[in-house]
Amino acid sequence: MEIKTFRAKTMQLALNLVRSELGHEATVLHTRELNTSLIGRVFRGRQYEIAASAEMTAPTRAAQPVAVSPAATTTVLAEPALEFDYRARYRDFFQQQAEQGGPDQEAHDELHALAEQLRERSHQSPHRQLPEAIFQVYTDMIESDIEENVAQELVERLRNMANVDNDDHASIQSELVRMLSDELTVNGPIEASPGQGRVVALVGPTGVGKTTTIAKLAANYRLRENKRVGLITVDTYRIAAVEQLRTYADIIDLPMEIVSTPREMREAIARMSDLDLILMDTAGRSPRDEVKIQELKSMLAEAEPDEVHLVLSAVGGARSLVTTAERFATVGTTAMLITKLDEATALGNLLSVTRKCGLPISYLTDGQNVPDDIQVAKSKELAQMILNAP
Ligand SMILES: Nc1nc2c(ncn2[C@@H]2O[C@H](COP(=O)(O)OP(=O)(O)OP(=O)(O)O)[C@@H](O)[C@H]2O)c(=O)[nH]1
Ligand SMILES: [Mg+2]
Repeated sequence: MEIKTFRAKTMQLALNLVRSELGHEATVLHTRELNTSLIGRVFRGRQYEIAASAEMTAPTRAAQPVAVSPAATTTVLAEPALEFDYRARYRDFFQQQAEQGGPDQEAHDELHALAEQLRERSHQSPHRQLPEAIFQVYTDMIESDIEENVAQELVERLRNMANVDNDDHASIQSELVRMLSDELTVNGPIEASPGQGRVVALVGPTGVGKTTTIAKLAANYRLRENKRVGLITVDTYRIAAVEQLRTYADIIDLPMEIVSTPREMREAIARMSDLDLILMDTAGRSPRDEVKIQELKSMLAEAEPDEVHLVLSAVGGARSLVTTAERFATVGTTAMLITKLDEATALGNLLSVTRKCGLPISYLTDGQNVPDDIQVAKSKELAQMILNAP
């Protein structure tokens, strides 16, 4: 069953959206009010959400479509546990109508009919259309910015699992964490073998935190693991960029090379080849600038890096992260490094980019502090973060 969610400022508007997109015979599966806190209402206003499907369920006596207004027929299915939830929502709705100058009679009748139908169905329905706990997990995923089609697929898989109790939220959530952990592959930490001169380049869009992350990695490998680390910067477009890396190199006491031609790149790599780890900083590139990306590719080809980490900010939307990952794939990316987790409000976008690009995640960064705000990505923790799960 394809489930869609609709949000609007009033329940009535949300119902209208359901009808206009899914037709008059839509099956309403669940409703809820968002922004229930006072602060949420003040800043974001009231918002109602309806989950619905265009598909009719197998007809039973209780599931017969019921005319809820002269113009519309809606079949509503609900679990018994939802009955009170709905009633609270409707109470709110009526109160809101009263605040706005008196109830709209048609809306009032429609909602009343819906509530009545839910009450009846809660006692009669033999269906377990969308158990409350599963629905909760579904809406949690939507709240976490997991794309709707992905959330639906995961819900279907959960519902078909024999070992999952569909009514137990904790058990569903832990199964979901397990499922996502399997998908979210990781490949950190970087192996810095003595004298091997392992070359690791960081590439990505502008301002995502490449240079800061290089400094965090360098400081950790040098100061905490006592490795011999060298820095190379290919970001010679801005004086400030070179100075930024040089400052870190001076503080951590590391050799640093600045290269601006393929020849200089070969020479710099040769000079540092007996170190344990060579970290390479590159200039930020717009994913849309194909010429600059090709330039980066040619430069990296000279360095023959062992690893190329694509640095992505967790703040980016799913679609933009996927496009960025696709565009940078041409330079030979081997992993994704996710920054600015501290600034992101939801992390479902990471699931989209992992699914579409298939690259493992190496590190996560969650702040500006060098060298502390970085950790090796771990699948289970990442899944828990995405789902906001314990
Ligand atoms: N909140 C937060 N800020 C970060 C994080 N990582 C980096 N920053 C900040 O992001 C800004 C840009 O960081 P840079 O390291 O200069 O980014 P860059 O990718 O090297 O930028 P360009 O070289 O211009 O492409 C700086 O203010 C950093 O302090 C992080 O994990 N969280
Ligand atoms: Mg930089």
